[in-house]
Amino acid sequence: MDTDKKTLYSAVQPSGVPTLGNYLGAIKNFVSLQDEYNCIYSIADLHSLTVKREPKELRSQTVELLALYIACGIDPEKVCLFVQSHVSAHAELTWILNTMTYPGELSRMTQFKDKSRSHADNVNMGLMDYPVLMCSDILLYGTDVVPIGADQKQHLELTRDLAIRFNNRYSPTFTVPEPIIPKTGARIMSLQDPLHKMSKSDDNENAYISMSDDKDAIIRKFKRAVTDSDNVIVCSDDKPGVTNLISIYSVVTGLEVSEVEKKFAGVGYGEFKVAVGEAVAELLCPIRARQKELLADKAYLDGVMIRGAEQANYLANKMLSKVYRKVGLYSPERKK
Ligand code: ATP
Ligand code: LTN
Repeated sequence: MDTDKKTLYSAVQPSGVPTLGNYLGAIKNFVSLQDEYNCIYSIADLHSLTVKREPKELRSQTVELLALYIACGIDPEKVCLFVQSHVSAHAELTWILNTMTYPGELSRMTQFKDKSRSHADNVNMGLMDYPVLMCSDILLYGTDVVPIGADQKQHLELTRDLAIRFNNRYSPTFTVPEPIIPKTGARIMSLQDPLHKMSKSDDNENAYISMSDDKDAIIRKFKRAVTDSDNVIVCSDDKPGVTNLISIYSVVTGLEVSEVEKKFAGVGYGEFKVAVGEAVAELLCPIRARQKELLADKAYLDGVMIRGAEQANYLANKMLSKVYRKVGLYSPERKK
């Protein structure tokens, strides 16, 4: 790790195939920040157990996400890339932080309330404790910054509160992290219900663009995207569908929102939707092809995971020992 650089931590859950929302809100920024910071990127498999999982599917989605990270341009030679469950300190620090977190802080979290509704048959303790595990992820590495989509902001606020609470109760230990939330793309909305975020766990597959969709599927889904009926391509609070398509086109092409509006002035929705679909397909198809190639080399991917876990275990265990000492857990001296 380069000591001149600040530390960055982020993660994605291996819960289904990542969407265009995950890419534009998170992974794309992971790539662009990798030179400026000491980056630690994880695959949050323990987090993904908070909803019912098919074990076989979880295993394959873990490797697929690793391949996707690399296919998107994350360089395992530059960053620490690892699977959360390979570093037991994450679960251990969660226990310590649980003893300093109040149920009210967790039950009011928007994600907990949303997921309790969408998974009403499985409202488990893990679903409620999810943000504390996320705090542990971040605090174990002395993280300065955390790139996330807008939906995770509340969890980052809890992380800051817990870091300050611990530092005040014992002595300065944790760095208090800052979020990095992209200006455009932080909240890509569902194509079928533009008032809700695009989610990989949506029941309607027309609602999201998955990173594994081919060009035809991408264009078909954009053609079906829900919009209003006035056929004018401008951003506005009362035009959430078109506004979402404009943001997507803007982040994908690098054009400012105002430039996109100008470019498509006088053009109908049908033509605009196809243009958005084509731009997105041009971005995603090469990533999909590279991911496929990487998945054919399992030995390489396992090697990346093993190396990442070694680096992460070293850093995380150093912090965990410090925490254990500060809270008063006894550590016997070993005879030389
Ligand atoms: P699920 O939909 O299964 O609840 P998720 O996609 O919200 O999962 P993660 O896989 O952990 O959850 O998300 C990884 C990152 O992607 C986070 O930083 C999150 O904020 C970001 N993200 C997720 N959905 C969107 C979206 N629609 N727009 C922008 N960013 C998003
Ligand atoms: N909860 C996050 C994924 C996640 C994460 C993290 C993000 C797990 N641990 C640490 C940033 C930092 C989500 O996006 N759903």
